[in-house]
Amino acid sequence: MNNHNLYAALRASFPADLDTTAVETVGGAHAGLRYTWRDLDRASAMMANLLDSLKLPAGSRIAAQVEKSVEALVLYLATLRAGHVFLPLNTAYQSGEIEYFIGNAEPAVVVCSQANFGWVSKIAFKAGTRHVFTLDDDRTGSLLQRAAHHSDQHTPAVSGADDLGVIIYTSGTTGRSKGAMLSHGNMLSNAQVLRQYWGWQQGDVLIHALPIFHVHGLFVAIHGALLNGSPMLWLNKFEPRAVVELFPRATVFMGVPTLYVRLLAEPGLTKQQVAHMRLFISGSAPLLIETFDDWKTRTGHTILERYGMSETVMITSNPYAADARFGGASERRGGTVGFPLPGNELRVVDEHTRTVPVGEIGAIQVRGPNVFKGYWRMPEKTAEEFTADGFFKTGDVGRIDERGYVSIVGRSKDLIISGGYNVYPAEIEGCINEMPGVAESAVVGVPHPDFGEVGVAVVIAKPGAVVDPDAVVAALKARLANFKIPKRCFVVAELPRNTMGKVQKNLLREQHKGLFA
Ligand code: MLC
Ligand code: AMP
Repeated sequence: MNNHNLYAALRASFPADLDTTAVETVGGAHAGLRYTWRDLDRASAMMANLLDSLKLPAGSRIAAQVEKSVEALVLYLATLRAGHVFLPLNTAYQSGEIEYFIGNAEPAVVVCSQANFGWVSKIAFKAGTRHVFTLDDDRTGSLLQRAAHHSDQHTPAVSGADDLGVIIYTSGTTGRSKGAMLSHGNMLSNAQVLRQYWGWQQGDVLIHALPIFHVHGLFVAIHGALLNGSPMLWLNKFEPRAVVELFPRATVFMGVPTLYVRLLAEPGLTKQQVAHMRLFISGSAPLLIETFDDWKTRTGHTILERYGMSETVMITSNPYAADARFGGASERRGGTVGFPLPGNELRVVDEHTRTVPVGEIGAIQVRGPNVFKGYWRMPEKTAEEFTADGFFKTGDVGRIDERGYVSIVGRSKDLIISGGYNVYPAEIEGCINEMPGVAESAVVGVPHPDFGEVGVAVVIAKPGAVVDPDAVVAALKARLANFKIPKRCFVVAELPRNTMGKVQKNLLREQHKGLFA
């Protein structure tokens, strides 16, 4: 029987000499550690054996809200290896958010920091979780202590291509988060296509500076490096200066646009400093053409922009080399996200699901082996998001030009992308509307020089009530992840409305667009 277990596929790509470096930690308090390929294999075997010893049903959810560390990566690999489903949770999430995810996913195991053990374990045990372990970014915690008693040999579980490997929660326009279910086959097929399309080669070294709770850092970056047997220079937290210093030792860098903006502010970023680099990749949010141009002028490199989603992994990419499907085009064009990846069908349609003529704007839909299996325990929501012929409705609005380049021009979903993180206004508005004295609120995204876009809240008080904007922000901070907090809050007498009474968010965006200019 063919095993589609993603860990097995990644392991098969490790270099023959397992004693060479797979990950080297750089920057911060935990710099200077070297993990060989053998270390990754043995450590993930020990953790997978620990999971096996718990006698969990196959496909159990293993939730982790832990700081980025190589050990957190090992936990991910061990979960795949043992045939369970990894559920990564951003460390910025607050207790209310965690309670929802744990209640919804019903994980068998929860891993958290030692500092959060009290409240996280309370939530987890209440939801029926049997095992709560701790893991900190200094290699301490009960998870490692328990794993240390297990064998460092482990045969990966047998997984089908459609078996779940990961659930990634994404918020929604209703404010309720949905767990996107990704299979071993979704992730492996995408990683294999990207390896080819981006010309991963022997000698590549990846700088890994992104969080590992989301698709970009966890899949695109890690699967890319492991599937090519390439070492990673690993930063637990993005530090622009440290990254610039690493360029002479690396060949590939991946970042959200904010990372490029911050790197451009480093005086040490010069052509000479990046002479050894092969490829700079950007995604998760629109890369401004200014950033694309500035990077080219400053470094001589053309950033390759690609487009993806939690539900689909990567969908399109600008070409690394000539793409025969598109007349041999090899130019990376700023302001576009390139071509549909091989094996991925992408169409731009009107409201009747008819493909629009070349150059015209419409809704982007995709179909392919990378597209997820649906939302966890939300069959109706899943059905709504797919067309009858199996295309997923991305909620992004775009066009395809005569040469085949796709551009994203907007979103039909009410979504703000801030520093590469998605923020759904409905969720923030829901929290504000529950506050005493608040009648209604609207949250809109406005341009921001560092984060690309940030949220601004506009609130109306109930008749006779007084609402303090600072108190609104303070109350939100206690409930929501920090990146979701609006950067400004205004209390006003009324909101602009259309004849149907609906709030005209475009007018609010226009009114506040210069706030951070
Ligand atoms: C941090 N802050 C943010 C923010 N990140 N505000 C808005 N948007 C963000 N993204 C705020 C905090 O609330 C805090 O505010 C202050 O900035 C400092 O916090 P920090 O944690 O020290 O920030 P910093 O380390 O500078 O983080 C910035 C960042 C980070 C850009 C490095 O946001 C980041 O790593 N972003 C990458 C996200 C990512 O990986 N996305 C991929 C999703 S996958 P205060 O007021 O509390 O001081 C996906 C699919 C695809 O989208 O296609 O890839
Ligand atoms: P997420 O739900 O975090 O996976 O975010 C996915 C969304 O990020 C997509 O639906 C797009 O709106 C956006 N996105 C990802 N890459 C790009 C890009 N290169 N340009 C514009 N938007 C992007």
